[in-house]
Amino acid sequence: MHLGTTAAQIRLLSVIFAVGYRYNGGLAVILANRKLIKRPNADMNVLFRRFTTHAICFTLLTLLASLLVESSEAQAADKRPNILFIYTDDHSHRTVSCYDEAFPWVKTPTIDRLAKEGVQFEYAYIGTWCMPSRATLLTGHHQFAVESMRMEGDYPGSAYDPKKCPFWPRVFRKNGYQTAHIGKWHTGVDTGYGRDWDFQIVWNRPRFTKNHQAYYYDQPVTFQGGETKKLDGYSTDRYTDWAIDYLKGDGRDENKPWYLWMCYGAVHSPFTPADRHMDEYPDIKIPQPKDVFPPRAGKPAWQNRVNMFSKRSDGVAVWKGRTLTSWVRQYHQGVVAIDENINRLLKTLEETGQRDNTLIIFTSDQGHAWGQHGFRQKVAPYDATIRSPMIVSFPGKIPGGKVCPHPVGGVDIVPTIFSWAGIDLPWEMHGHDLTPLLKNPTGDWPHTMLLTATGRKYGSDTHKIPTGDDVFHSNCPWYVMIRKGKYKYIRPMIDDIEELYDMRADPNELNNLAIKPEFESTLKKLRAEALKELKRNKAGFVDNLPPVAKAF
Ligand SMILES: [Ca+2]
Repeated sequence: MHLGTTAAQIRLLSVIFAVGYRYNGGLAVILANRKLIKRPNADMNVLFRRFTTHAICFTLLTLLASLLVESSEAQAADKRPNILFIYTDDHSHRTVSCYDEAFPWVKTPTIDRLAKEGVQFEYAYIGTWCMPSRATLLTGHHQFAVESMRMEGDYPGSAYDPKKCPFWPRVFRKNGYQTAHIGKWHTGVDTGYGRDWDFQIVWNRPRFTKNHQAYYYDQPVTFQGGETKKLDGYSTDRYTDWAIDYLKGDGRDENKPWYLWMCYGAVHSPFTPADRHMDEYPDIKIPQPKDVFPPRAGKPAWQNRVNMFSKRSDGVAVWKGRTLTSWVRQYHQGVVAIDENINRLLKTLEETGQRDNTLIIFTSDQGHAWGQHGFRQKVAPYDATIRSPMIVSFPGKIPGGKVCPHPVGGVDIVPTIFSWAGIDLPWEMHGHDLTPLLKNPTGDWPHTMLLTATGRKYGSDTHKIPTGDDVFHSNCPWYVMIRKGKYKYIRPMIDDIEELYDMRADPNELNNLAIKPEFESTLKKLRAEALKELKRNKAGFVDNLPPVAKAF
């Protein structure tokens, strides 16, 4: 039941009674005037006055009752959970020490603690790159269904029509939540302040195109839809400062539960660590990925063309004159500040007594490869390039220290947030409420995880699949990827072979089973499953896919 329903019913009742009394009294006067009954005598006048007095008293009492009920409903609403959604950028699961794939020297004690106090999702595929990932998390839709979103003007300029592309936080506002957004914005120059957000301190990256690489210092930051000032300090620290002020009550409505989307720009390029972390992780050693340089046997032709590092005479991968190890070290240094600042957020929630009633979701828009399959980027359909860390914590409400082995997607996060807030979905969404997995992380999960990449195109602009160079974005063709059980299936939207990996036996995705005749029936099943999931989600390009190339 939504806020105020009972109060509204009582108010309606009071009006009906008041009108009823007045009408009865009025009727008697009319009947008397028409001489159908005797004119009311003095006693009747007294009676009418009593009726009127009773009517006024009753109306006042019922109105008072309705206010009391509304007040108690508001108190009940306060018990709906706050939701803190911590969202980092280009942040691979490999950098988080509670993940098996993390290097042994990695230390993220706070995020590990969150995992101990929650459910850690082993396989989270939130998006393929910054902008579509955010578009998904604002709509609950895959990129191919985000209508009217488009890139235009200087990079990364973009626009959308909020009528065709409504963002769901507005629905939370209408249902009694206070919505807040702090940090990076990357979906249109319209950041939705006053419409989608009650509170917003934002780096509007699509608007300030000249500063679009100012990820860590000197960002233009806009406060509550008004003044824009230069960021004073290191972005991961400053965003957290503002969030702490908000959690402590600065700009927060204490009578409402809140939803805070905390959008860190770290650890996106240029991968700048805080000054205090420049000496972190000294003398690290990393094994160089086996397939950093081509050729890559059994892989699609497009994948074999990827070659983003130079090969030094001793075989070491180098970029901009620095070794792969040196870049990996810097990338991980940038994560240390994220971990420290999440600790500050958790401490604030505890100190302000809000931790027990706050659902925390931590993830990133996607991951980032360092050498795997030759990449030094995101977008590509491999775990090394796109897989995110993801942890959901709500002590007392969901179990702690559990790992969920089922692959999940960014589209699943939005219906999950709605479910915990107890608000009905305002439109059909593509994902599935993860609550059953939060209650029982290893229970059955029949759903297929789907992720698609359509470059810089959204909504109906994706119906027609481009050809030639236009179907490529960041060195990758448009593609469809699904995860089902232990398998990953990839279909490129070009004339090239498919890929199939057993993620348990081959987590590094080196052995493409799609070229092996003995896996033909598995391949066919997963190809059909991908088409089924695309059709379920009404992907406009599903009937325009180029035929799959024969691999054997
Ligand atoms: Ca990103």
